[in-house]
Parts: sequence; structure tokens; C-alpha cells
Amino acid sequence: MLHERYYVEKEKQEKLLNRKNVKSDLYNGIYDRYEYPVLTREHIPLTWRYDLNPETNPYFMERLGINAVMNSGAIYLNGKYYLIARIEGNDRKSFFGVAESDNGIDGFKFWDYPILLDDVCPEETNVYDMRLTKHEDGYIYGVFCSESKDTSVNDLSAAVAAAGIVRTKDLKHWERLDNLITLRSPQQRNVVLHPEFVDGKYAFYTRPMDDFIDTGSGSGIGFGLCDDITHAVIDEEKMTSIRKYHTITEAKNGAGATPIKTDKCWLHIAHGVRNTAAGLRYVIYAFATDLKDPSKVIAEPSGLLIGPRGEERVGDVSNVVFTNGAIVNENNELYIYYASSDTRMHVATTTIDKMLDYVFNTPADPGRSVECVAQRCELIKKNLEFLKNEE
Ligand code: M1P
Repeated sequence: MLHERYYVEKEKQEKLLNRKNVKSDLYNGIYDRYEYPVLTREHIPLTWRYDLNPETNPYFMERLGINAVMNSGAIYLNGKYYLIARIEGNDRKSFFGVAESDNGIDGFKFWDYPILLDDVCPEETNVYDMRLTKHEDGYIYGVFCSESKDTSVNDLSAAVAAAGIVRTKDLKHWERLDNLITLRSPQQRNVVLHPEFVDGKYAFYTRPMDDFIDTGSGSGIGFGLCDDITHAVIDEEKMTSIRKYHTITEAKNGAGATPIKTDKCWLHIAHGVRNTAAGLRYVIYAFATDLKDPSKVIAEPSGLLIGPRGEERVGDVSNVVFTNGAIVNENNELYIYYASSDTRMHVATTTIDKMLDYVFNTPADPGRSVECVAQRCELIKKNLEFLKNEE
């Protein structure tokens, strides 16, 4: 017989899983936000957390608790919306689980088991933030951060970040490939595989780093080519979207969702980080690159696309929004999945048309207050004249 509390928790969870999401009233014309997160730790199946047998768990205690569900890769397959969520146990170790929804805004349910990766790196301690790429070679690739202890220095918390690579055709069977090697960058995080071959090679967006937290001399989102995805090695990394002084990317930035091919450009949705007295602040921004040369930035609107708002601002790592997955469906509707404060997952919805309008028609950051005011005065002047003519 099951513990009576099981039924209470089960009912609570069913209610959560069946709750309809509603658009929030925050308006900017660019995208819609939603009232409720799409995934939280409460979405994790009870079977992953509790021992359901009252003989071995008489108090119905969580035996393997979950702390957070966040930074999720996303993919649209056969009319369903899938998130490969980063799930963090109470033990601080992250792993991946597949959650499926019919409409992309609510009803996400985890499959029965999390993903058990091949144990090919004995030194690997933690894995997180998978980006999914439906590549033209026929595979779905997952590129994620593979973190190990840095044993070369006398510092208990020193770590090394590398890009792990897996591939699948069905999200069920995952083949682990060699970690990416970047010959000129000691560490990598936020690596994303481009969906098409470039010059006949696999192309990666990288984020060169000198250190685990600080990017140091790394000046932005890199781009590099490699011949063999099964033993991926990148020599040269050229820069795409670069960090700039006194902008949202001053401290660091990183590729986010896998770039989306449109009629006009590759659309990128990435993250930028700046430092504040309250610590690092992570926001989401967008830019466009050339269809023929996906490393060449052709438009970069000023400032942030999505910033942490309301309760999104608070969590395990507060003042953070972070994306590593977006979906475009057959109606050219865009679902941007983002985590808030390393704690829960949300969605913002828009369309490809709106995003193209946003990236190409939002003015670029002129770089200095006086020029920003001039930019705004020009808009106000045009508006006042327009209003006068309308009245
Ligand atoms: O805590 C905020 C984010 O920090 C890291 O991002 P970045 O590499 O740009 O600093 C990542 O570890 C990410 O998982 C996390 O959400």
C-alpha cells in the first residue's frame, strides 16, 4: 500500500502539470511573457524523488530531492515541443531530462527516466546547459558543459569547463562523442553547434575563456570550424558578437539558442552579462548574422531583449535570465525558453516576422549617453510631429 501523503502530493502535481498558462500583461510588442513558469522542481516526477515503498520510507521523505530545473535545450519534433532540461539535484550535480508538451507553453511532462549519459570521462563531475541542433547530417546533436575539477592549482573550487558532445536520432539513445578541443582556448562554455555545414565543415559557436568564471581575454562569442565531429578539434576561433564596454555584454556573453535560419539572416538569441554592486546580472539579447557567413554580425539591436522581471529576479543565482533553447514551429511562431535566476524555466512567444523587425529596426547602441539621448530625441520628435498630423 502507498503512503497516504503520496496521494496528496500526486494530486498537487497533477494540478500543476494540467494548469493552463496565460499571457502576462507585460507588453513591449516584441514578445509575450507568461504568468507561470513552464518547468519547476515541482514538475519532477515523484518517482525520481521519493522511495514510494512505506516499508523503506515510512515518513514519505524525499530521498533524492531536486533543487532546480533550469537552462533547457529545446527542439520541435513531429509536432511536439521538447525541452532537455538541466535538473539540479539537492547534491548540486546537474543532469538532463526530457520534458514534452503538445503546445510549448504548458503541460510539459518529464519522461519516465532522466538521460543517463555514457560514462566516458572519469574526471567529469558535472554536466549542464545542453544546446540541441538538428544538423543537416541527419543527427540531433547535444552540446553541453562538461565540468571537471582543476587539479593543476591548489584551490578546492577551481574547475575546468569543456564542451561535451552527444548525438541522437530520437532523444532516447544518446551516443557520446569526444569533448570539443579548442587549441587556443583553455576553457569553453556555452558552445553551440551550427545546424549547417560551413565550407564543408562542422561549425561551432564557442565562448573562449581563460578561467572557469572569468572569460579574461576572451572577447566574445567565437566561431570555429572542424572536420570531424566525432573527434572535434578547433584551431582558430574568430569573433562574432563581441563584448563591449558599458553595455549588457561588458563582463561576458555567450551563445544561447541554436541559431535560427530565416530569409534574411541567421537569428541568434544569446546572453550578456554585466557586473553590478549586487553581483553579475544576466540578460538575453539578440543579433543577426549573414546567411552566407554565419560568423559575420549584420545587425545587433541596442540592449537587452529579455531581462529578469518580477519574481524572475530572485532565485539561487538572482538577477539572471539565461537561454539555451528556442523552437520555431510550422507557423513561424517562435518559442524562446529561458530560465530565471538558475531556478525555473519560462517561455516567451513571438514570431519570426516580429523578431526580424526587432533585430533589423531596433537602433544599435550608439555607445555614449549623449548619443543615446540624441537617438531618443529623434524618436520623440518624429512621434510628436506624427501625433500633430494625426490630430
Ligand atoms: O549563473 C548564471 C549562469 O552562469 C553561467 O553562464 P556563463 O558561462 O556565461 O557565466 C552558466 O553556468 C549558466 O549555467 C548559469 O545559468
